[in-house]
Order: sequence, then structure tokens, then C-alpha cells
Amino acid sequence: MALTTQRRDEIAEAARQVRIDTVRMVHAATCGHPGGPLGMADFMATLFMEHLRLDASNRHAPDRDRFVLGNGHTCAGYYSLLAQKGLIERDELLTFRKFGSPLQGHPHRNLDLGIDFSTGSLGNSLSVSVGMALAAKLNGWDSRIYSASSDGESQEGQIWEAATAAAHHGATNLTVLVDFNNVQIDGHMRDVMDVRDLRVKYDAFGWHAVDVDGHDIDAIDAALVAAREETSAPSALILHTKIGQGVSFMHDQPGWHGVAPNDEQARDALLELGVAEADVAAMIG
Ligand SMILES: Cc1ncc(C[n+]2csc(CCOP(=O)(O)OP(=O)(O)O)c2C)c(N)n1
Repeated sequence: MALTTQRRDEIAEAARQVRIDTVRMVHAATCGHPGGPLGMADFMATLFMEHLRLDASNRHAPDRDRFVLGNGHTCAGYYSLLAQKGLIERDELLTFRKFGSPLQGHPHRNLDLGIDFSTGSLGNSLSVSVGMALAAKLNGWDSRIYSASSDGESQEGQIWEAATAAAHHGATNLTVLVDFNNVQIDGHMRDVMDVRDLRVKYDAFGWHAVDVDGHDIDAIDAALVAAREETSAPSALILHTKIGQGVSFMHDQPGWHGVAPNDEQARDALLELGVAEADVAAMIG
């Protein structure tokens, strides 16, 4: 069933909150990765708010859904959504990357907070997710495994070993969401090492693979529904996004992969994201 207008607005608001939290967290930490989470906010919010069966009440239930963030450097947005789902205290978000905080610059497994796996070393995530999917099947759990990845992570050979294994062993309860923004740490994919057409690649590996506008909440929701209904193959959503989406001076700029905004930039970003001027002053100091 299609999203109601109210539900779409709620998801869009959750995505806006991801963007606001990301700017605040990376600014407060004076280091981190703002561009990726801004670009992923729309599909991550649709997944977390509408599809992922993970919340404070079922965080330890064996038959819950699971989420693995392969592009672990984009975790500011992930933490924001865990807070929006009541798994992380909102106050804790501003401890991001601080000594002793559970919210480090790459996810550290912590089931109390809903973090199912440690990531950051690119390439492992799909292998782990295939294992989780097959384990759920063997145990008879009605769990779906959602695995976020990226065009940069798709340069890792291990991703394609995992893709082969997933199709061969029938991990039909697995959905990978690839953030395809055509950018990675050293610049545009075409200048570093182009991964080309990921839909065609996943299709050739025996997956149900679709291209999706990664900023269209209705299209993302429909693709996640179709993935859940696909019973003959694992599913790959190739989500076409722009790094830095929502903040004009970060939009499609590879330079914002891993740089913190200074005070002035954070202020401008928060104002553009619709935060009231008085609140921005209190946030930035
Ligand atoms: C195994 C491994 N090699 C290198 C890195 C360094 N690294 C961190 S992020 C990144 C680029 C990843 O590309 P992508 O996720 O597409 O970046 P984004 O879209 O967020 O800019 C690299 C190479 C790493 N984390 N792990």
C-alpha cells in the first residue's frame, strides 16, 4: 500500500532531523563525515521509520530485523535514527566521537543501543549480512536483514564474493541498500575507480536489483515493499543520491565526505535546514 501523505511527511521530517543532527554532531566533534549521512537521510529514514522492525521493545529479540551499516563512516545519521526510535538518548548524540562515548566515528557493536555489528573497514558488511540472513532462515526467524553499502564499498572484491554466496544460498530475506552518489573519499568515482552500473552487476549475480531515486520517499518505500515481497532472490536497491543533499554548499561536493563544518558553516547549514535562528544560536554558541 502506498504511503499516506501524513506518513510521507513524518518520514521527511525524520530525514530532516537526521540532517540537523548530523550537522550538529560533526560540528560539535570538530571531525567526522557529514556528506554521506545527508545524502542517505531520505532512504535511511524511510527504512528506519517504515520498515525496519527494531525498536527499544525488541532490541534483544532473536527474530527482530537487523541492520548493518557497511559504509560505517556515515554513522552520524544512523545514530540520529536510533535516537529517533528510542534506542539512544538524544543527549548522548552530542558525545559523538568523544573519548568514552559508545557513539564512535564508526559503529561499535552494542545491542543495547540497537547496533548489530561493528563496521568501518569497508568490504565486510555484505558477508556479515549474508551470514545473518542465512542464520535467521536456519533458526526459522521471520527476520529481514538490511545492509547499507555504497559505491565506494562496492570497489571491494569481498562484496562480490558475498553477492555470489547470497544468491547461491538463497538469502532471500536480505536487502542491500547501496548509496550511489558517485563520490568517495578521493573524489568522483569516474576519476578514482568507476564501479559502473551496479544494478546490472547485482542482476548478473542473481539478485532482484532495481535503480531508485534515493531522495524520493515514495519510490524508496515502494522498492522496500517489493524487496520484502520478492521470495526468489536477495534484493539490491541502487539508490541514486547526492552527497550533502539538503545543504546547498555541501550538495554534490566530494570535499564534504569527511570534513567538519566550522561555526559559520554549521550555522548556515542549520538555518537552511529550517532551524529557527534563536535555536541555531543556542546550538552553535
Ligand atoms: C578497507 C578500507 N579501505 C579504505 C578505507 C578508507 N575509506 C573510508 S571512507 C572511503 C570511501 C568510501 O566511499 P563511499 O562510501 O562511497 O564514500 P561517500 O559516498 O560517503 O563519500 C574510504 C576509501 C576504509 N574505511 N576501509
